[in-house]
Amino acid sequence: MLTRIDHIGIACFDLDKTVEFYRATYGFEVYHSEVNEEQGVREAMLKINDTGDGGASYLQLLEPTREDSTVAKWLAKNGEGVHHIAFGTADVDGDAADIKAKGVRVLYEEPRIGSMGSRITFLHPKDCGGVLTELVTSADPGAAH
Ligand code: MC0
Repeated sequence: MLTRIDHIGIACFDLDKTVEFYRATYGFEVYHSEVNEEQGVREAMLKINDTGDGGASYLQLLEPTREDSTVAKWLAKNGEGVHHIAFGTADVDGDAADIKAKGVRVLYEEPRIGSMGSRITFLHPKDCGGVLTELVTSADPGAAH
């Protein structure tokens, strides 16, 4: 069951500049940052809420680390902006299987490693009304992402 919006992924050309925009404009601070070589991104997670029940939501700012990455390709075509949305679930495998059975293309056979050690998969944007959609299970299901 998808239980919350885990994050909104925003593609940018310059991560440091974009982090500064969100800090100066809204007061959001970087909660976590990392490089995900497999996905070809350098990212910063800005925690927006913490519901106190283990749930949280983030903005995920993404800068490509290589020209052939999906984010670099997307930026070249669209410029900066919202790249994907991600729903949180305690069971990414089960939810991906259920959604696949409804005819939506799930992009990975097995979930891969996402931000903060989470397990992630993606649904094809062409099957989701033009929205690249991610499913996320936190590394620690009892805690925030
Ligand atoms: C591509 N398309 C999108 C899109 N990316 N539509 C909406 N939102 C996006 N983000 C559309 C294109 O405009 C194109 O439509 C069609 O999909 C095919 O795209 P393409 O540019 O030809 O590229 P493909 O087919 O090689 O790849 C598209 C695909 C890819 C969605 C399969 O981007 C992918 O595998 N994405 C999942 C992984 C990812 O995005 N990783 C980065 C975030 P037209 O109409 O022109 O045919 S990593 C992340 O977020 C991790 C770290 C985390 O959360 O923890």
